[in-house]
Amino acid sequence: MTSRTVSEDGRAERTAYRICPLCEATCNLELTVKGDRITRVRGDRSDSFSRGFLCPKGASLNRLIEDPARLRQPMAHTSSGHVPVSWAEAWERVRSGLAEVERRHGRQSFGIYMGNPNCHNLAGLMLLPEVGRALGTRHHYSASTLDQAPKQVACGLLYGDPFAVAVPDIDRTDHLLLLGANPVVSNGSLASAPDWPGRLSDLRRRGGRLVVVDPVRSATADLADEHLRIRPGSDGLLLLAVLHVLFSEGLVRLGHLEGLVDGVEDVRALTGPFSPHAVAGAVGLEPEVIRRVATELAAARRAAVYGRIGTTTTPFGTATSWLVDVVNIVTGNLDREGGAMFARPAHGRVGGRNVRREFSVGRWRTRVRGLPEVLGEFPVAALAEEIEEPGDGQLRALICVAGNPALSSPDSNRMERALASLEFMVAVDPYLNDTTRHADVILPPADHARVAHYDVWFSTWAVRNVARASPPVLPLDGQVPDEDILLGLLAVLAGGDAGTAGEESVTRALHRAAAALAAADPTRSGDALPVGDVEALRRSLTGSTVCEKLVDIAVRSGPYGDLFGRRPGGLTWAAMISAPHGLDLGPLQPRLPELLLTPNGRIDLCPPILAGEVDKLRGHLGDAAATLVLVGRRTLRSHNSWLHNLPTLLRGAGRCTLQIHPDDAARLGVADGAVVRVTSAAGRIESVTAEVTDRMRPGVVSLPHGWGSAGPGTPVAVAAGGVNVNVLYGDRDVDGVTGTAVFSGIAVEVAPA
Ligand SMILES: Nc1nc2c(c(=O)[nH]1)N[C@H]1C(S)=C(S)[C@@H](COP(=O)(O)OP(=O)(O)OC[C@H]3O[C@@H](n4cnc5c(=O)[nH]c(N)nc54)[C@H](O)[C@@H]3O)O[C@H]1N2
Ligand SMILES: Nc1nc2c(c(=O)[nH]1)N[C@H]1C(S)=C(S)[C@@H](COP(=O)(O)OP(=O)(O)OC[C@H]3O[C@@H](n4cnc5c(=O)[nH]c(N)nc54)[C@H](O)[C@@H]3O)O[C@H]1N2
Ligand code: SF4
Ligand SMILES: [Mo]
Repeated sequence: MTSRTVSEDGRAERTAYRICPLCEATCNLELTVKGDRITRVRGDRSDSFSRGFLCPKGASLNRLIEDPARLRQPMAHTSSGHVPVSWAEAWERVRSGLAEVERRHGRQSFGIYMGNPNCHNLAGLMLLPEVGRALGTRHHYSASTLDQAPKQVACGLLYGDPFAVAVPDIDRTDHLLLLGANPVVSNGSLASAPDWPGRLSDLRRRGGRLVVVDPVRSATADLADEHLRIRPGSDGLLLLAVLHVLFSEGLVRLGHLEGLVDGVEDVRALTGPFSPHAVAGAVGLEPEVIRRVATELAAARRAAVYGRIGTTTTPFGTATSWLVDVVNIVTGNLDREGGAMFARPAHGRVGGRNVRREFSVGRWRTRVRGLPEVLGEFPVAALAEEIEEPGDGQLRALICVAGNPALSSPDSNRMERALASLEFMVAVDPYLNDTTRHADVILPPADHARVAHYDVWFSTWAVRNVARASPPVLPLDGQVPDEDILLGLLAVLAGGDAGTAGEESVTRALHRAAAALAAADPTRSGDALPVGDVEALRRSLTGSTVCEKLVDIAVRSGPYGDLFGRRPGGLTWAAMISAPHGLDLGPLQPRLPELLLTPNGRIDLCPPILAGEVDKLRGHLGDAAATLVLVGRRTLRSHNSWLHNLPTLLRGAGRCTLQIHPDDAARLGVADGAVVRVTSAAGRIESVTAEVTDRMRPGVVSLPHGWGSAGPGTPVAVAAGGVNVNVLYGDRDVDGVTGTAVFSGIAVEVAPA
């Protein structure tokens, strides 16, 4: 697995492999390790999935690990600011801080925010559900409602499982219609595929067609056969018109899905008012172009529609996400080779849930605004008001794990104020930043090289079936992994002592997982899994940490698993980590109807809550591109709010710029490189540099998010600078079904500063 050589200076050098934890592409990295340092990072050319691909962020993983600004010790907030303290003292402060808030306000005043890196982190994936349960509160928030929740809810409604998200089969499709995504820069999302640029180029080389719908001529649009500069926020109308054409021209073909889908006629009826002519003004595309988008989809032998952040973080995010799947279904492209397909990951289903039941949102509602529960959480757009508004159930103590809501959430000025007003806050984070500076205690986790990895979510949403896990590359060396911190929190929440690293929590977590499996599917656990005897259970599992063992349970009982010895040669955690280049499980295979968890085992194409959204969309047919509107973007060398500290990623000029079309710039008297002021209904950015570029659709400007670490006590500020775009987005602008924040298409004014 590792080869050893002796380098010129006489020190042993070895090679190790580690799946990159920085984005959803999940590239395997080949690391050269000398002593306790990673001296070189390359793409693993032998990896079954990523075939040597890596991007500048992955290439910087060793610098991230060695970043001098990384916290090496817990920090406690004192009258002289944040000071390093021992782990024992930090835990004592966490215990007493939470106990005091509980004494005053009860458990319902506790809340948790879970940031994006948790889905790239085994401890976050496996243990946060436990922490959530232990909190005894409904105040659960995560970056999902700043991101993909609308897609998951749409899939929950259609397929009964919110993790059943179909991915475009990009390696085999003949036609890809891509909306609101820029995978050449983002490396893809809700569709894990290392090397999107290469895979999209291959698609075109084999004669396939790529159509990109984006108000901006993005790097992905540069690769496309056709780029359609849509008006922001109108993708739902475009897809309704596409469906209108498919229905009215007799192009609907369910094919192999015939007999499995209800509600097709209801959808047909809904699309009636949305002819290409009717939507053209609001969408900003010619009726003939819209009609052609539809007929080309219908004519393609194998086609897939894929929508991402530009379709989810919009006022009709859930409806738009649903319409993407509706088009895939009525063209017969869902669940077939070259269409939109479901992966079959090694761990089976996320969370192990296998029972058919009604999927819904809004099972409970937020206290202040009545926003709906979504996937067991509340929308982040409600977090600040739930902290600020007095009354029963006011959120007074926050646990923030791997999140930076001060920069990532809408109306971030208000979020800052809210965080500052908390009675107690503990952050699990390696940085002192805009969010963690409000924490009474910061618990910094061990770096990525020192913990094992397995992608639960991203193997569920991969464009190929793969089983890959990485063991730790370096010893812990005194660092405390996320796993131990979360187990410590579990212990504290149970009234125990975190210093024991939550032995009881370990036991509980393992026991719960094994018992859930035995209850859900005894045929897969059998007598081989000693559910009742936790010590025996621990011994019988491969992997050394509790999270590794939890993955072992899932993988061994999964579709390729060894069924705890009853299927010799089947997958285990141990088998996965002895394959450093990953195990290829082949191209995606059809999964319907087995995948469906709806009560009747069928697909209801027209869930009432989404039909209601279409009614509301009718009111937007008259929308026109009168004002200047703002959209977001990502850049290759940055990642949300937290990689701005690495000199290797700070090369290249002006990445936090306001991009504006030359016509708008001329009209507003803004020259390229000039400093401008940007104002919205929610807030103002006093000065940001304008970048005049004809990549923009006229009437649309763009700013990236995650920048602007400027508060005192934020070392990130030293290197990053930039402005925080989220002062411009209001927390009242949300998707109608899920309360997910809107990060696209709001009206702004731009003027020379
Ligand atoms: N305007 C606008 N705003 C947006 C978006 C947009 O497109 N436009 N995008 C939204 C999206 S898609 C997302 S996902 C959110 C992200 O929102 P968040 O998840 O709130 O923020 P991140 O910037 O990802 O910050 C992650 C934090 O986790 C810490 N961290 C990194 N790795 C680890 C680890 O292994 N363990 C622990 N414990 N901590 C770690 C980092 O130091 C950082 O503080 O932002 C959203 N905000
Ligand atoms: N380098 C880098 N990679 C990342 C990240 C990062 O910060 N940096 N973040 C990661 C995260 S958390 C996520 S969620 C993914 C997101 O991955 P993607 O969804 O690919 O995100 P973006 O690159 O922001 O691309 C969104 C595109 O949507 C367009 N757009 C905006 N509004 C609209 C609209 O109304 N309609 C249409 N059709 N298009 C619109 C924008 O112009 C932009 O080109 O990226 C991940 N990868
Ligand atoms: S594309 Fe994503 S997974 Fe691959 S090296 Fe870059 S950051 Fe890591
Ligand atoms: Mo995201």
